[in-house]
Parts: sequence; structure tokens; C-alpha cells
Amino acid sequence: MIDLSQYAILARGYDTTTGEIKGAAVVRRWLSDLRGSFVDTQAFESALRQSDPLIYTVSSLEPGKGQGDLHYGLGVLMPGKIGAEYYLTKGHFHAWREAAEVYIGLRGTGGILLEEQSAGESQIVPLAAGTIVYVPGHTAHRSINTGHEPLVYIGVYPASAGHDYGSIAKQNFRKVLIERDGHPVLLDRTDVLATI
Ligand code: PAN
Ligand code: ZN
Repeated sequence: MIDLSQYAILARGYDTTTGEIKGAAVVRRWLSDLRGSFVDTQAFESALRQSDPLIYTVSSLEPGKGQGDLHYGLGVLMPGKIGAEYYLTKGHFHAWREAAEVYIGLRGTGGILLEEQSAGESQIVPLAAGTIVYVPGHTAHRSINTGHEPLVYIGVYPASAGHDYGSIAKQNFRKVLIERDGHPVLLDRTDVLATI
């Protein structure tokens, strides 16, 4: 029998402006934490010389660590660009590669860049207020804000998923989402690098 009293608070209030979930641990990522994530390293370094803004926060809750448990987090990703590339999260594979995730868009406009590990397929899937995105296992995922207000979403994933940032830190995503003529376009990283 499950002892419901062990889950001190079953319902949590959350704030889509501050990114706060009551009682949740908060991770804050500043621009300086994202060295190596953006395609245009010169634009990155010059932006960082100006200031080191907060790019995103994630408030996470881990109610249990059992096989069937779920963890979830509220992400708030600010609007902005480095060079022509929109603000983004670091992105990761789940350490347990089979682990999938559901993203629920609450506010703002953007996308999730998905990259399948072995087939090498990349796709940008719209993530915005009123959309739900399913991230399959074996797929790297990165949130990107293409709008003018914070992109706010909840991600729910198996407790045993774990986060593998190392693979992305080593080779990054193959595609980049950049602004061209006021619109987002998904391009090969190597092609964009050749034009910088
Ligand atoms: C999300 C992410 C969140 C921040 O909750 O953790 O969008 O991105 P990074 O973890 O890549 O910095 C998720 O996918 N959790 O598994
Ligand atoms: Zn994830």
C-alpha cells in the first residue's frame, strides 16, 4: 500500500513568470554556462563581454526514486539571440537512453530540436502555449525560444532517466535554428559555420 502522507504536498502551485514550483530545486543557467552551445563563438564571446544574462531556469521535483516514479520540471527560457541563433537550452540525451519525455507548453513560442542518436535524423517540433510534444527515447532534445516572451513548459520523464550532457557538449546538435529574414530556419551546423 502506498503511504500518501510521504508525498508531503501532492499538488504544487507553479508560477509561469518566475519559473517557481513551490518546494522545487531551481537550476539557473546564465549565458556563461552556455559556452560551446551556440554556433557563433565570436558573437557569444562579445555578448558575454557586455553582460551575463540569465538564459533559463529549471525547477525540478523528484517525488520518488522507484522504477515507476516520475520526475518533472518547469522550464522558463528567455527570449533572445546570440548572433542569429535563438536562445536555447544545453540539451541532453537521457542517460537511460530508453527514457522518453512529455513536454507541455504553457507560455510563449518556440520549438524542441530532436535528434535521433543512430539514424541521425533531426527535427524541430513546435513547442508553444497549447502544444504537447512527445520526445521519444534515444533522442537528444533542446528547447529553443523563437518568440519575444519567455518560453515556459513542463517536462515529465521517468525517475530513472538521468541526464547525459557529455555527448552534446562533445559534438553538439547537428542542426542550428537561426533567424533569417525574421523567420526561424533549421540549418546544418557545418553550413552555418562556413558562413561565419
Ligand atoms: C527538461 C530540461 C530543461 C533544461 O526539463 O532539463 O529543458 O534543459 P537542459 O537540461 O538540457 O539544460 C528535460 O528535458 N528534462 O529531462
Ligand atoms: Zn530530458
